[in-house]
Amino acid sequence: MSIKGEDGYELWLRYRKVDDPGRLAQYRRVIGSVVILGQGETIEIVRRELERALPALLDSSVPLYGKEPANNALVVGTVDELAAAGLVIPQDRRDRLGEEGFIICAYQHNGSNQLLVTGNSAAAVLTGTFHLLRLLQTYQDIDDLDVVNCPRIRHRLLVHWDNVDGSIERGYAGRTLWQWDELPEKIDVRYHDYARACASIGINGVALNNVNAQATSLTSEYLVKAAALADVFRPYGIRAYLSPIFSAPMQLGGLPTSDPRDPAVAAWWKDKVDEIYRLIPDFGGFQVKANSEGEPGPQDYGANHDDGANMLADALASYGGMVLWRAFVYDVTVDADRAKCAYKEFVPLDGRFRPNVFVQVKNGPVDFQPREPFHPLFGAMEQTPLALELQIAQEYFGQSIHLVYLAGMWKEVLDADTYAKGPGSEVAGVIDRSLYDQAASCIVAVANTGSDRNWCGHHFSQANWYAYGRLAWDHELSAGTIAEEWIRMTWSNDPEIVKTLKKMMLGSWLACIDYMTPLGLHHLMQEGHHYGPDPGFSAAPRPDWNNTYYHRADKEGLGFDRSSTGSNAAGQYYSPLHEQFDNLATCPEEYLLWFHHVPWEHRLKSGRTLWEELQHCYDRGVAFVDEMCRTWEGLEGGIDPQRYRHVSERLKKQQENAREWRRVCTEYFGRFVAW
Ligand code: GCW
Repeated sequence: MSIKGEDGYELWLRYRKVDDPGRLAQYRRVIGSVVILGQGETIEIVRRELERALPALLDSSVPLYGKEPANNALVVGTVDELAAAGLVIPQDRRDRLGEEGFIICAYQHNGSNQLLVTGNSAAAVLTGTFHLLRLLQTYQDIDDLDVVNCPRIRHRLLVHWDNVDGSIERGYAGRTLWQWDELPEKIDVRYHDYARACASIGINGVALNNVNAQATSLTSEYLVKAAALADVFRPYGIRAYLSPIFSAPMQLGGLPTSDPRDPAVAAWWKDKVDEIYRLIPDFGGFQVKANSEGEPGPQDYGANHDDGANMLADALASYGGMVLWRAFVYDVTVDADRAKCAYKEFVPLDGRFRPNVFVQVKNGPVDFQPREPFHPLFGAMEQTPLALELQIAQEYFGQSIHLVYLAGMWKEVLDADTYAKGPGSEVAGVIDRSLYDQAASCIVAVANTGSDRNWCGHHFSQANWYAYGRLAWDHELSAGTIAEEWIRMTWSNDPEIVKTLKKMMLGSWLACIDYMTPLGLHHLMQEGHHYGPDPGFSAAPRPDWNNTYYHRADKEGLGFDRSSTGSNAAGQYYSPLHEQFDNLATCPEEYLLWFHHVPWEHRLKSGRTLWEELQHCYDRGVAFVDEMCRTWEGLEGGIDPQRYRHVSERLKKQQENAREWRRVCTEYFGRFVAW
């Protein structure tokens, strides 16, 4: 039987017929009919989703909306609606759910069996509905379910580096999804599809525009457009955020300054915020890049980050809005080691931010590299909630050409122990605030979506969007579990295919490190676009925009000495990490060249010298990509031809690129090796 081609537009929400007779029979039995309680836009979305999914998955017409919760009915609604129908969720369970958590449970009522999907809000019911559909899509047992599921992080944002001209900074899947010219009059159906995909994985905030912001985004004309998008997102439980430019009071307001301490400046922002909330009553807040890579900010006036963030926070506070103030700063006058700058600038400000400010910190101290140690700010600002910023977009990972599944990297960061309060002080606990017993928590990731039909350029890049949402909701899920869910929903439930794709995905991140930047190397990508290798690049005006700055290859060895004999970036970590990173003998090999300038003849755990080990890593990375190509070829016929070809083409390119990385880097570094 030939398989119909797919273009990937449906993402992980394909709802193909359950191809397992046992499971199908169970699903048909448990979901004999559907009762949807309540009304409103969100419940309407729930209804539409179930209407779309169930007949397709179950390949039968499931009677929807019987009024009475009959035997073998799926009953969906808020706990209040359920209670009104006589289906009572005990108070202690309700309390545990908060606003967003959901319950999926078997229930006996008047001698009949029901399956309930419920939560305290309609948005929670929607999340629960998607969760149930995921169980069906992945062929899970749904007899006797008792799922109580709450997000560990409160604000889970997807942020877009989209410009008003329609381009996307670091976007590799076409143009922006937001049709600014057509808004607010024309609402592209794709906005709904986008919001639906986000809601299906628990994303509850979207920052619409680039952090390298343009003042245009704050004009009344654009705010009306943003409001139209916010109107689409709202029933999906998603709030809109904007990235304002700090110089807006001058650019738009005609003020002589944007100094945050100037009352006229604060008043201008207050008016602007009032205007935004008139249009978008549930507006989430501002994400700000200030005094970073040339963007304007409070330091232009001798004020500091806290002055800027607090001034905006004050304008937003009465509405419940928040400020995500980015800590991506690396002013050369602060420290000659770029990796140290943010810590040095921000730690002294701990305790000086308003409660509705998050300091937003990238996973590592440099910039979304294939592998970095976690950012030393995590754990170092006890009184300031920190938002973790990840990048889905694969700027430094072969963009939308390379198959690289990023969940393993994100898990490595989340699971890393900061030792801030002794052992067991993981980054995840810093972010979800469980380490400090506080409620405010936030995670953001730079989106990889665009106007490409398959949303993300590479079909497998969809997995990174998916994995981000799932991890943001529950960082305890494993990279493997998430990969398996995604494969089953996106490709197939065939056990062979699941096994094969999972192996490819789970090995792909380590392979990418191997063929690009093994052993703690970083920032060797070509200047500007960051695709492909250029370890010798040294023509940039700033030292830390040169690749030679990062690897420091010379006759003696390779790597950036960040130990106590060098920049002492290792000293920004808590003990015992500090000592562990500082010492060449104990530094984890994956971060070796991050923290040390290592002699070429130094022997690693494998017994190989550094130079031999480097070559070994490059070979291993290339070999993995070769293996992915072979494995993929073996799937021909089992996967729809359209997506099969699309991925094949990209894998071939990845194979060429991996070889190029190996050739260029070994040739270049080889020149420094004496023998
Ligand atoms: O990763 C780098 C990118 C820039 C980006 C910057 C940032 C939005 O190369 O394009 O600018 O980080 O995070 O601000």
